[in-house]
Amino acid sequence: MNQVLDTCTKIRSMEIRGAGRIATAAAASLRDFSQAVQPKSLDDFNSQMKEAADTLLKTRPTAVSLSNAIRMVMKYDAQDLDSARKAIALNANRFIEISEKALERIGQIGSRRIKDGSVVLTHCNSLAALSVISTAHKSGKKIKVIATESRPRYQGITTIGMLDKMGIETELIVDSAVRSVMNEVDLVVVGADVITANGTLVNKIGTAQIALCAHEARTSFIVAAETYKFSPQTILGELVTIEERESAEVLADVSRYSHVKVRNPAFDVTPHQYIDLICTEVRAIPPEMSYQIIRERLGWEMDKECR
Ligand code: RUB
Repeated sequence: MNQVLDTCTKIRSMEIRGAGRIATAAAASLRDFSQAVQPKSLDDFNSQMKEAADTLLKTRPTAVSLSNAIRMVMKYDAQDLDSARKAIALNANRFIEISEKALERIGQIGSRRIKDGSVVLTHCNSLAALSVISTAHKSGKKIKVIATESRPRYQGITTIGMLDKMGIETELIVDSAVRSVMNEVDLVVVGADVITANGTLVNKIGTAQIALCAHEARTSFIVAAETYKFSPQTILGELVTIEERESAEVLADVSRYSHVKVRNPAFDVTPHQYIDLICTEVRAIPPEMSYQIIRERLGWEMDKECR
């Protein structure tokens, strides 16, 4: 269990972060645990696996990628220990492979939306959004990227490092400068932590402000997201929990104030009206078609489980 707890600590502290990376780390952790654990019986194995899955699930409350990944890995029905171990390893490896391929495909599909000479704005650090940008760049389109800092955890610094390595011309701005530069931007591309059945996007705090601003400036706003970022639970109206992180991430010492409380919501909600397109690995869809993706990709079974 130590190895699972270690992954949990890394996810909680955000050493491992980003919805896709959290999901693949959880899948790999369950796979490794399933091979290493020494249970007394199959029942004992099943209950230790369940405990590990539940512990991973609690690390970050917003990203549905985590529950979708865990659900896919834990979908096994074995008669003996050996087959149970094999099934879990197979499921986990398949999930990791699917998610790698999805990123590549999202890059191909999404990059069609980027024209030569475009200025693209991105927020936070999303592998899916970066795949769109890097595929456009690799295909020979000359683009410039404007990246936000993404306070309080400055994921934007990771983004500019990655863009720099790819040789893409990049400008870094503070989050509050988005409106000042929006008239120069041709396209906004962001990732997703959750997409609900009606196409609402939950992503890094600040995303909703950027979408509103893009809408007002008539700038296209697209989301790059693997289909496992869609939430089947929202079909039946389950609300997405927005993670509130500790105040010290925003202000080191709040104790010297008597009447001040620091709020630190990590994600916000962008209504589908402000989203032009969602690029998944199967196709680009208008947000209103999200329900269809959940039905097709995440299965009737999941839908049934939610009832
Ligand atoms: C990361 C974030 C990213 C999405 C998508 O938040 O909001 O935009 O997770 O990322 P945090 P990816 O840094 O708090 O985890 O496309 O890499 O899955």
